[in-house]
This record gives sequence, C-alpha cells and structure tokens, in this order.
Amino acid sequence: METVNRPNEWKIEQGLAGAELPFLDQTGRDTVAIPPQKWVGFWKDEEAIKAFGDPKQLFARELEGWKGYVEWEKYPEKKAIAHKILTSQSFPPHPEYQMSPIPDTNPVLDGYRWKLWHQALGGELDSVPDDSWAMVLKEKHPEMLHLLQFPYNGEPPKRLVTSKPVTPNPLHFVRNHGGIPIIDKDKFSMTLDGLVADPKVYSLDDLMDESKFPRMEKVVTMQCSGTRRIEQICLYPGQGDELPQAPWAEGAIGTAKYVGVSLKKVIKDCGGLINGAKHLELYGAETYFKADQVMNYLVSVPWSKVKANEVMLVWEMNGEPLPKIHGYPLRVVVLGYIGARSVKWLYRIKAIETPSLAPVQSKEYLYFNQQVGKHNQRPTDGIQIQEMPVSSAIMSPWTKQVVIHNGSIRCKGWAYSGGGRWPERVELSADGGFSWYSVPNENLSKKGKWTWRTWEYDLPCDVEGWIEIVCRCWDNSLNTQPLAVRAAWNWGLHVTSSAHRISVYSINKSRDLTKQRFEKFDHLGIPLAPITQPEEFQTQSWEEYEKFWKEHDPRDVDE
Ligand SMILES: Nc1nc2c(c(=O)[nH]1)N[C@H]1C(S)=C(S)[C@@H](COP(=O)(O)O)O[C@H]1N2
Ligand SMILES: [Mo]
Repeated sequence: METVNRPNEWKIEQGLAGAELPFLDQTGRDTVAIPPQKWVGFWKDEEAIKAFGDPKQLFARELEGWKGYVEWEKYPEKKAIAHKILTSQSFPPHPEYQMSPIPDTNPVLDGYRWKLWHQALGGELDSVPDDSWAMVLKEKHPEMLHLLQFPYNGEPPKRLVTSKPVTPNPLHFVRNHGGIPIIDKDKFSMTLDGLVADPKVYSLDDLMDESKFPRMEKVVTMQCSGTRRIEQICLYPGQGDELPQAPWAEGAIGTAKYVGVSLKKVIKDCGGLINGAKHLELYGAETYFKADQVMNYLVSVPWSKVKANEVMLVWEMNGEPLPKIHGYPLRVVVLGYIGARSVKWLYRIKAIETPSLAPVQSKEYLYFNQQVGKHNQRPTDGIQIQEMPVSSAIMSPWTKQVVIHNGSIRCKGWAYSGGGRWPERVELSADGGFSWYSVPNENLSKKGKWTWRTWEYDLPCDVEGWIEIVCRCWDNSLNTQPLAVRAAWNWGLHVTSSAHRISVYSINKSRDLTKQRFEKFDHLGIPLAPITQPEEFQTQSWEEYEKFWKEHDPRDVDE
C-alpha cells in the first residue's frame, strides 16, 4: 500500500515544519482547519505607475554630493506619490525562516523585498542596494556573518565578537534599515531647527571647531535591542519590523572609542530650546520603507538625556573617520541607550515637544508583554525601549558543542548593562543554574560607565555528558538577569536579557575510564566526532562483566 500523506507529514505533525501547519478554528461547533496562505502572485499597474512621471525627477538626489539621499520629510506630496506607486503593485511575501529552517547561506537572507521596493521607485534609489553591498565588501571584515544582504545587517562570528575589549571597526556589527548614503564631507551640513531660539546649519568643520565646542571622547558599547533574538525565535517565533531583517545572535553588540561633541553644546549654540521643547528628533539620510510608505530614518531622544551630556555627535570611531557604513560623516551616539537611537548619516536635528511620532520611535522598538501579539497589540501597549537591562553571553564554547577537558571548561563571553550601569559580577553555572561560580575580577576587562566587560573563566566541571552552562551578570545596581528565555519572551522579540544558556557535552579526561577510552579510540583509529556515532568496540570484556556479577548481588532478588 502506498502512503497518501505528504512526504514530510511526520515532520509537520511533530511541529518541525511549523509554517505548514494549518490554523485550527474552534470557534464554531466543528473544528475547521485553515491552511497556510499561498502568495497569489505578482501584479503591477504599469499605466498608473507611468502616469506619475519620470522617477529620475520624482525621486531625485536631494543634494549634490549626497549619493543615495532622497529627502522625504520635507515633501509630503512626494511621499504620497511613492505610496501610490508602491500600492500599484504586489511584492512577494517575506521568506519564512522562523518556523522553517534558516537558509544555510551567507548572506543568510537576501532582502529581495527591500531591493524590489527600491527598484519600484527607481530614480536615486535604483543603485542603492548595489552600492550598499559594495560598501559592505569594502569596509567590513571578510569573516562577517551577513544576516541580511540588503538592508545590510551583519555580526562578527562568535570567536571574534569578544576577541578584543574594543571592537575593531571592520568587525563592529552593522544594523541598517535601508541603504548606505555616500556623502561627500565637503558638501556635508547638518541643520538644527524646530523649537530652538536660533536655528543653524553646521558644516563638519564648524562642529570640529574646538574654540566653539569642546571635544568629547568616550568608549561606548552599542547594543542592538535585537541582540540574542535567535534564542527567542527558537523558543517561540514572533514578529516585528526588525525581525524579517535580523535573527541576531550574540554579536549585535560592539565597543568603540568615539570622538565628537556633546549635542547639548550645539543646542546651546542655537540659543537653547524654546516653547516647551522636550525632545530632539534625529534624522538619518537613507530611505526607510514601511507598510508601503517611505520616510527617512527618524527617532528621538529626550532633552533630559541630552542635558546630561549623554548624546554625542560623532565623526571618529577608534581613531579613524567614521566608516561610511557606520554613518559617515556624522552620526549620533547615545550613551547607554539601544543602538536604534544612535542615528547614522545624521543631517537634521529638530527640537520638538513630544517623542517623535515617526514609526521607528512610536511603533517599533516596543517591549510588549507576553499576552500581547499579532491580533491584540497596540503601539501604546509596548514600552518604548531606551536603556537595555543587564545582559551577558557566552561566546565560547557553542551550544551543542562537545568539550574535552581536564575538569574545567574554558568559557569566554561578554557582559553589559545599559543606562550607565556596568557589570560588577559575572557568574557561570555548569549545572543549569543551581550553583554559580563568579568570574574572578582579574578575568574581566576594565570597568567603564558605558561599556561592556569581556571575560574568560575556567569553569569547574566534574561530570560528563550533556550539561547546561549558564551565564548571568550582576550590574552595579545589583540588577541581574531572568533565568529563562520564557520569562522575558515578547512578540517583538526584543531585549533577550535572560541568562544565556548553552548545552555542552562534557568529556572529562581527568577521569581514568574516560582517559583509557580515549586511548582506545586513538589506538583503533576511530574518529571522535560526531558524538552520536555508536562506538564500534566492546566497552567492557566478557571477563570483566562476569567478574563483576560474581562479586556483586544479582540484578533481581529471590524473595
Ligand atoms: N540612519 C540610521 N541610523 C541608524 C540605523 C539605521 O538603520 N539608519 N539603525 C540603528 C540601529 S537599530 C542600530 S542597532 C545602530 C547600529 O549601529 P552600527 O550599524 O553602527 O553598529 O544604528 C542605529 N542607527
Ligand atoms: Mo538596533
């Protein structure tokens, strides 16, 4: 008899191909299965699109020397035309990778939707995806793990994330929402306007003029709120604008020495805030697409943060001009806030009364509670994420790895806390979080108010077999991390701050039996890996076996 099921039916039943599971509608008397939707196909209203005019003129470069910059915020009519063009055609859906296998390619994801959106508008945006990728190849380390080709998102491999306490520029993670504007420094200017007494336009030389603005130099750790998201995905998938772009592991964090000026001083130079201004809206020059709308990258920071001299305008990263991919010629660095507020390719700052209504500020980077999801969430249900809580990660060994050791397992990683707090203690457990060893202070990199600490530790481990290594950090306010991913799981999959857990197979060679078995494997020329291969020899001779039972009570008792 031939089976009539789908070939992967067993996998589907086991939830190993979750995206193919039908929904079960149990609202009526009978349960109804709703199959997953298939994409209906591509359509395009060529006539309607053509009627809008020539894209080269409609979506032209805003300023000479600013390749890839189209201004949207000043021109609502232009935004409206772009919206109509985008709704005059259909685009293929996001690839499903949360409930089906993640592609084994590098770049992991291609970003075809974003590429098609740029092509659909054309004009200045046409070459943006290609320019972006060319810049990645030029500026980033050849070993970067590219999560998304366009908009470019990439993190260094675990081995290189914490190889130095200050991250070399080519290895610093990158998180982009759009293309990389290529801006000529001599043509560059930044406008400060809105609710300030005396709006001004600054060149880079103006900002670098030390007689006007004192230099500010800070070593700062930047962390994306999506860092370690893959752990939340592996537990339960979620959704959010960030998500189709970046299934981040532990590498979306990096540390650099930044040079620039305090935004507070520049606002003072504009005569200060007026008329109840309380927030600063920051404008990034690239084009961001969201729900068939186009916009520049806008977020805001509160004046209280600026007033504390914790918002920098930066042109230098680790002794070099800011790399193009990191915001050249000028970016914001907000100390102790999530990366999203540190706007790259900054061209305008506007003083406003309320936090920005732009989607990145008002509708994204929200921390929902667990009961809020696709069908019931509202932006006001989420906490806007600013400071990251205390967190940590094990960068070596890796989960599912087999470690051969002499009684202790060498572990490496990072620890960080947002908001100007810093790691005071890092603890490791080899038994799933029951008992904890604290990493000696000398094994942690130097403390800094705004920086992570990298660490290394030989974690005592006597047992063999699968163990769970857990890492947690205590910051200087004695905050620590929730112990399970579930405790902090949220629909937007942000802020994975739970203790980092990895499964490791421990082989303790300081034990005699293990040492002898090793010698036997070696003698017989049997490869060690993978651990799942059954050994091809008797682990005990019959003589030994019989001798044991002669000397011990039998398995079963008579009475
Ligand atoms: N203009 C602009 N600024 C931006 C972004 C962006 O997409 N566009 N991404 C933000 C996010 S979400 C993060 S985490 C940081 C990452 O900075 P990096 O790419 O220099 O590491 O930049 C922030 N600034
Ligand atoms: Mo981010």
